[in-house]
Amino acid sequence: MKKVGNSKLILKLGDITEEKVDAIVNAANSRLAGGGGVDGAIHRAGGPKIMEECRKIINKIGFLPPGEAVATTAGNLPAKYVIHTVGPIYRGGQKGEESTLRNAYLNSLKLAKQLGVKSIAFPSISTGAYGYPVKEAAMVALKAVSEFLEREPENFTVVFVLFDELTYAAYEETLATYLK
Ligand code: AR6
Repeated sequence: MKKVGNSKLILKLGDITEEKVDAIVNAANSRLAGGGGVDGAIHRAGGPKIMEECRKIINKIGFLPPGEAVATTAGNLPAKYVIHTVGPIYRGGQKGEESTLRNAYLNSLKLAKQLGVKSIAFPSISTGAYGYPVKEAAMVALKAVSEFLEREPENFTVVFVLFDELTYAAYEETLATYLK
């Protein structure tokens, strides 16, 4: 656990669907159509209500651009909300991936704040099916979140729930070196 501003930043190894926080973030796709990875796990564990709400959102907005975020309720999950964001598909690193990934974190946090959320859990956005190298993604993620928290007067708890040892190790090392 690291104190950042008035908030807490925590890294954990685990399954985000089990996290008891106000909101969990989903690494979704632009169609909010569900899929594999953490997206599949959230819809399986949360039940069909989340997908119903996703369909309504897509009917209204057409698609969710990478870097943006929307919220639904969380069905059967312990959280109150699922915040769906879309990370970049990694295409070599020169196609704006870093700023899109940063925006995915920042827009999720802004939306969480608007919803009155005090605790939020993130997965490692884009580092599965979307192919973002995990060490680089960890730096972008931790930097974006800690910059947000440093400027925030409120007391938030942000938990990164990382699904495998390698991803956990990458975030852990980055946090230790970046946030001294
Ligand atoms: N809890 C926490 N993290 C998880 C879980 C879980 N239950 N399951 C997987 N992860 P990915 P992306 C980790 O592929 O790269 C989907 O099909 C996983 O090990 O879920 O942003 C969407 O519909 C990895 O470290 O997301 C999109 O089409 C991290 O979550 C696309 O994949 C992200 O991997 C999005 O790809």
